[in-house]
Amino acid sequence: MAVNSLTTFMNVPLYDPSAARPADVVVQGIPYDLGTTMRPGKRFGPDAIRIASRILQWEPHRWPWDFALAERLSVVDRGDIEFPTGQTPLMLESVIAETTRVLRAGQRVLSFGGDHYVSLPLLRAVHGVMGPVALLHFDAHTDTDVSAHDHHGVMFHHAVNEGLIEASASVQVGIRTYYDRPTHKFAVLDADWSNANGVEAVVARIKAAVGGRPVYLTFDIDCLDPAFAPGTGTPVAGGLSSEFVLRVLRGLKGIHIVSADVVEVSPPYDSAQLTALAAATIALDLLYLMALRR
Ligand SMILES: [Mn+2]
Repeated sequence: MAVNSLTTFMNVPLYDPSAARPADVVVQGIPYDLGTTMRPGKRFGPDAIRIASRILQWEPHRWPWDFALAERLSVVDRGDIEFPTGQTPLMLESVIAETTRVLRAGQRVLSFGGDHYVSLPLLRAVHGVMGPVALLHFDAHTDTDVSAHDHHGVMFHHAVNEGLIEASASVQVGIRTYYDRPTHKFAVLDADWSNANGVEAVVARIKAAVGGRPVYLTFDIDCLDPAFAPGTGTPVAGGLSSEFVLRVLRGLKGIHIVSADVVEVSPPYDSAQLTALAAATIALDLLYLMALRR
């Protein structure tokens, strides 16, 4: 199969703002990593995920889905959102403005980080267009630090406080680090519970929590054990396998994902594209889930 020398995710067409019919989903990169607390390099994540997606392009439809994605969902890649270096408020402004434009056209957004801080402006844009959503959050960390600082551990504290998400309908999967329980409002399916109870139990708990609500899905690649995703900023041993999370995602057929992101891929710490390929595979399965619920 021919691969375009301009590498878009899954070789989808480039975004054309003058297209007569808008695509269903717009892929965008947000190469921002100034919110990083440990290992940097996430600004290189979007391109690494796009390049790793070349490995997935030969299948007419991804196993074990029984349809070709393009039959049900049109996807374009708009490249990366631009913002000036060193000015976080301007990054927030650009992400909100660009994402809002796409959402207002009735399109969904699949974003590649960047560090996890980029989920905050993405959620602000989603909230601005469609009101509060349920958050489905895969991560080793809850990212609910009570801090006013701009870093990648605070977003979901702010998201609750700003009314961007419905905490009571939101779930965090794969958590295995400290969090402040009294201020924490989410259902947590931690890594030990998930591994002990299995895929079906995780799927059932997620479906019960989010119901038919619009869902914003955020996937921090460090939800995976570092054995499966070494190239990330704050790896934590004892996580989920890629097999486990892919089976969970495929179990979520029917939930209403309105937009999603895959974040925290740090190519300088990756080996053999393991992490980038895991992220690309997860992103592709997210598109299949979106295709089922249009
Ligand atoms: Mn994390």
